[in-house]
This record gives sequence, structure tokens and C-alpha cells, in this order.
Amino acid sequence: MIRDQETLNMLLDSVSRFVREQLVPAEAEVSDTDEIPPRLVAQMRELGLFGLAIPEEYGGLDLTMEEEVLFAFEIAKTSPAFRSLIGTNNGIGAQGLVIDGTDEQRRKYLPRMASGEIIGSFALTEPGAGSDAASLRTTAVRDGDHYVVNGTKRFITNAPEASIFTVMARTDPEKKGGSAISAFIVEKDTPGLSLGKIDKKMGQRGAHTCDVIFENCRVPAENLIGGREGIGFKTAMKVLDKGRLHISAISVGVAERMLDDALRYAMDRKQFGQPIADFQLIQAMLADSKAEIYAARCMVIDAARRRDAGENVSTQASCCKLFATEMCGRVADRAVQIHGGAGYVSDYAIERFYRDVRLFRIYEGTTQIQQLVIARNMIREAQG
Ligand code: COS
Repeated sequence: MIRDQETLNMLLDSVSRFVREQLVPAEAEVSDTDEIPPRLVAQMRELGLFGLAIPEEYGGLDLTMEEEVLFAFEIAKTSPAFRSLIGTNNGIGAQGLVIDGTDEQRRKYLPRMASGEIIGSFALTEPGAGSDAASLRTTAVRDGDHYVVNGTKRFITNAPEASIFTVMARTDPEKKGGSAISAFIVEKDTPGLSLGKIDKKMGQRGAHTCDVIFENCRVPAENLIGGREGIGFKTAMKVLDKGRLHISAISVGVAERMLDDALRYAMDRKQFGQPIADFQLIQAMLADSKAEIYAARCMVIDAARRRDAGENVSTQASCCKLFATEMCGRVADRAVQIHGGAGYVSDYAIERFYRDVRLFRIYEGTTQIQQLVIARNMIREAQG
């Protein structure tokens, strides 16, 4: 749903200009230094990019899902690390509060997240619990008006930058499965919370992940999201439904950028006396990529509109994540192929993008988990 086309166009125009004029020229610097320059972070704050998906009453722009995916198509036309910095405040790092938080909890944290003053992070994955998220072992044991949290979270995006964490932990250690899991907001400076060393990743330099370790970390009971135990797994799943749509839209935007780079290279590069874009085998790769990007774009917009209309889009979000991220991987591969030897060296952005986009098929639920969610939902529906 688009609420006001004119206002949205203004936002999309300014984001597109920001990407073209500021972010694209800084891509190599971010990759070399593994850091987003503070001047660009300040500009992101000024543009309101940290609060796009946060309700207006808490200082955000409250974009609908359709508006958000249109934004994501634009911001994704540059290194994914830029998107990652604002991604958790708009997505998994804030949506637990937006969806299931109490008014008091929202008031306390969301305005500062919307302004970009603080970064939020989402701590679900553990060394022993990745795809099988419901088997997580971090515990939160009630002790007076606190919970004592113990456990380790792994690969936590933006953890080194984060001031608050949405942490899923088991409040009933005896009970297996998701119904014993609760979600908490834990502030970075809480005694007993520490961070591991920053992970050395395959790509997305400038975006950081690390372990978050809890050792007898005492969290005020008022930080239990929604004030109820046992709903944390469902909160996480709802957050991921939205996150998966967002990542799908990002996959479309990055694929468009990679295809654009490949097309320009193919028109410029001459072999056998003519631009390689004139050769049909190159054209096949360009055309297949164009068609697949178009298909993914349509899927993402359709699913976003359905979500805005109040439909449960768990199946559609997984279909989008499955198709769009795999499509993005294929486009990356073809774009490297079109660049030939030049695609394998770091003088061209495609070498970096090829590594950067590999993550999309893994995080916020692997392709295989999306297949499982889709098929399960199909069977459930058929059973009535
Ligand atoms: N929205 C709301 N509730 C949901 C839901 C959703 N999208 N998906 C599941 N639930 C509910 C179920 O309805 C069920 O509730 P009841 O116990 O009341 O019936 C409960 O949550 C448990 O669901 P389920 O039985 O499907 O859980 P499983 O452990 O079998 O599997 C999967 C769930 C595999 C889908 C889940 O663990 C998953 O998504 N794993 C991937 C995790 C992930 O994406 N990690 C990325 C790291 S975060 S960047």
C-alpha cells in the first residue's frame, strides 16, 4: 500500500541520489577499511533511514511494507554493508518491540532507534541452534524482579555497534521447543554481557557480526517483550516473516545493480572485433537475468501488498526469500562470467558483490528452511 505517492517519490529520489552520489563512490573505501565512514552514517541519520519502518508516534516514517520494499530496491544498488547498518533498526533489531512490545517498552527504545542514536540487534542464533532455532539453549531464569541470562549467541549482525539486543532465551529450561522461549531487550552495558571478536566473513566488509555472551547477566523483568513469557519464539518468527521480505527486496536491488554493471561491461568490452554484448551467448545471460529479476520484483511487491492488506504472508515471504536470493546468486554468477577474467579481480565491483550476496541465501533462514516452511504451510492448508 502506498499512502502518498508524492511523498514516497521524494524519499525514493533522495535515497537514489544518496546511493549514486555518496555510497557508490565510497564502496571501495568501505571494503578496504571494513568501516562505514562516520560522515555517511551522519547522512543516513539526516535522511531518516534508521527509522523507516518504525511507527510515526515513535519518531519513524512508518513505511508500509510496499513502501519499504520500494525503498529497499533503491538502497540495494550499492554494497550491502550500507543497508546492513540501517537494516537491524528497521528490521529484526526493532520489529520485536514494534510487533509485540508493550507501549512502555516501545516508548523507551524506539525513538532513539528511529533517530539512529542507538543501534538494535537481534540475537536468536546460537552455536548449537541455527536453522533449528527452537532448540536454542540460552536460559533466562526468574530471580525476583530480574531474569538471569546465561548462554552464547552467534553471528549477531551489528552486535559490535548495538546498544540494545532482542534476545531469545528459554524461560522454562525443562521444556523443549518454542513454547518455552521468551524474548527480552538487553542493554549493552548490562553486567555479564560481553562480545566475542569480530567474525572474519567472506564478504560484506563494513558490516559486522560477532558472538554475544551472557554470563549471569541480570536483566530487569520489565524488559520481557510484551510482558509475557513463552511468546518469544513466535515473536521471532513474525519478525523474520517481515525480515525475509526485506531481504528479498534487497536481493532484487543488488541483482539490478550487478546486471547493470555486467551490461555496461559487455557493451564496452570488445573481442573478435566487436562488443561482447553483440554475442548471443552473452545476450542469453543478460536476458535470463533480466527476466528473473523482473519475476522476483513482482513477487516481492505482491507479497508486500498482501502483508499491508493484513494477510498472513508467511508462505509468500518464504517463497520470495527462496526465489529472490537464489536468483541473486545466479545473476552474480553470470555477471562474473560476463566480466571474464576481469570479474575475478577486485578492480571491478562484481568480484566484491559476488562474495557479498552469498549471504542472502543463508541468513534470516536458509533456502532449505524456506522450502520447509512453504511445504509445511501447504500441507497444513490442505489438511484444513
Ligand atoms: N508467525 C507466527 N507464528 C509462527 C510462525 C510465524 N511465521 N512460524 C511458526 N510459528 C509458531 C507456530 O505456529 C508454532 O506455534 P504453536 O506451538 O502454538 O503451534 C510455533 O511457532 C512453533 O512453530 P514450528 O512448530 O513450526 O517450529 P519448528 O521448530 O518446527 O520450526 C522453523 C520452525 C524451522 C521454521 C524455524 O525454526 C525457522 O524459521 N528456522 C530458521 C531460523 C532463522 O531464520 N534463523 C536466521 C537467524 S536470524 S538472522
